[in-house]
Amino acid sequence: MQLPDLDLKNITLAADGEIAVVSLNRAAKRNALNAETIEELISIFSTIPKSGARAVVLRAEGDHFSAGLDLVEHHQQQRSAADFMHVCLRWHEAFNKMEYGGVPIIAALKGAAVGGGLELASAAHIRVADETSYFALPEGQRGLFTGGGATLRVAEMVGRARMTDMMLTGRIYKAREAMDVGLCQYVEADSEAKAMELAHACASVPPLSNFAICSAISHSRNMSSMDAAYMEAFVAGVVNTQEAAGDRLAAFADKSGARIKPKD
Ligand code: 1HE
Repeated sequence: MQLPDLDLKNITLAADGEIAVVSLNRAAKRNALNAETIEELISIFSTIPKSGARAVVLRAEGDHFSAGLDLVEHHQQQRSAADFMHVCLRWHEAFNKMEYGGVPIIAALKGAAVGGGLELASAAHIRVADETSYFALPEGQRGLFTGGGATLRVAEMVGRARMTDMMLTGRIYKAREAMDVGLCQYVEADSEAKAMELAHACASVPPLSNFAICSAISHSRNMSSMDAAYMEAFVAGVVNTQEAAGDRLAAFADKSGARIKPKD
């Protein structure tokens, strides 16, 4: 893996074997997402797919994953509607690079994943919470609206009715309840350790399979059912005939390959 040498102020990027570790590093501001951080996310996730990284762990310094939009910057800049529309387009650029980039991203959550922080977490492919984690969309309470893709990704995870309730009433979902409604897939004592374990599992999957899983599933939502089915067949045609699958299929056929059974 050859991680890019980027000029980063709010995020750190490190290698752990074949895993890229992306750390939000603005704990004093509860990892609030200012414009500069969003640009750094774009730079990182534009280059990660070409770096040879087999998976990414997205984590945060401090007690909170992210407090969302930098409300102070937003307040101080007195943005026009057009200004903020352009801010949102940069958020979409960053989060689309993550979701469609073809490299599995596992978010290790703790404390607040609220507003734009939840939007960031939603762009990861797997979300692991710990017991301190909580999720909310306080936009309505702040006189705001989501601008980083929550109307797509959060609504898809929890359904429109729950998302509307979160935005209207400021409802907070704590970790266990959040898992029940689909905001995260795991709740663990140590979300970072679990995220790293999952990243290693993802890294053992052939890169072409990971590319398909971490792009085609998302692309399918932008298509008609017929187009999505065609795309699925096309992708499977390429992935399921890859050389890397040959040994795995041979191992199953000669009975040396793992059987898919729950552990006792
Ligand atoms: C911030 C931000 C922020 C903290 N923007 N500076 N998001 C929210 O509505 C959540 C806002 N944040 C909070 O509710 C709380 O900060 C927390 C519950 C996350 C953490 O509480 P706490 O007591 O640990 O920290 P704090 O004292 O509130 O904040 C510590 C510092 O972080 C303080 O700065 P300081 O210079 O005075 O020390 C805070 O100002 C700063 N800080 N959160 C800016 N969000 C694309 S549209 C998306 C729309 C949204 O995301 S709306 C949801 C916004």
